[in-house]
Amino acid sequence: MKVDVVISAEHIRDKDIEGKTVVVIDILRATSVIVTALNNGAKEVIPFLTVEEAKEYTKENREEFILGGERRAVKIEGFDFSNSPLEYTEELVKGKTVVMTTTNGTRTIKSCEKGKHLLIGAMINAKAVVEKAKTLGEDVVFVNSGTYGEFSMDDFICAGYMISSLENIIDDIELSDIAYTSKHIYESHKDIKSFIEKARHYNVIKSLNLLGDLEYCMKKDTSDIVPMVKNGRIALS
Ligand code: 3SL
Ligand code: MG
Repeated sequence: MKVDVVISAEHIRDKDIEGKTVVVIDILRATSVIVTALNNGAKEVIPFLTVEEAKEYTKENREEFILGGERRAVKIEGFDFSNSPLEYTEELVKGKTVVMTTTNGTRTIKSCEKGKHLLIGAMINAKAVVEKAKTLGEDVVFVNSGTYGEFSMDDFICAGYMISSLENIIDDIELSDIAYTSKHIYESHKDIKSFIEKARHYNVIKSLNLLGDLEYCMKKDTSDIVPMVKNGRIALS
C-alpha cells in the first residue's frame, strides 16, 4: 500500500487522489466537529462551500436542520452552532441533519470528491480511520485541509499519527517522503500538544478562549466511527 500526504486544500491535484482512499483531515476543527456530530447520533452532515448555499438548503423545513460552521473561527450570523465540537452534543444533534460550511475543512472535502473512497479523519477517530483504510485496500492519501491554502502543523501531525498507526497494522507499506516526514514528526511528539501549540491556528483558537476545543480535538481515539462522504453527504460508513 502506497501512502502519501497532501499539505493543504490548495495543493490537491486529481492524480493525487484518483483511485485512492482519501482521508480529509482538519482537526482544528471541521473534521473533529463532523466526527463528533455523527458519533452523537446526527443522521448526516452536508458540507457546503458558501454561507449562502448552506442557508438556501435549509430554507424549507428549517427546524429539521442544524446550521453549523464558522467564518474567521466564529459563528456565522443566523446559524445555530459555531464550529466548536463541544456544541454538538447528543441531546442537540441526535436524529438531525447538520448543514455545515467552514473556511478550510468543508472546502477540502468538496475538492476531494474524485477520490475512490472519501473518509473524514481527526485525532479523535484516527485508529478507526486507518482500520477502515486497511479494509478498503487501496493506496491512501491523507489530505490536510491546512489554513487558507497553506500548510498547517496541526493537520500534519494528525496525518503522522495515522501513518504511524497504519504502519503497525500493514506489512507492505510504502511511504512518500512527505508521509515519512509527518510520521517522524508525530513519533517525536507523541503527546501532540508540544508540537501543535506552536501552530498559528492553535493560537487563533486559544485567543478566542476555546481551550476546551483544543483539548478535545487533540485527544486520540475517543471515537470508533468513520464518516464517509458519498454523493456530497457525510454519514457513518
Ligand atoms: O477552516 C475550517 O474549516 C475550520 O475548521 C476552522 S476553525 O477552527 O473552525 O476556525
Ligand atoms: Mg484547520
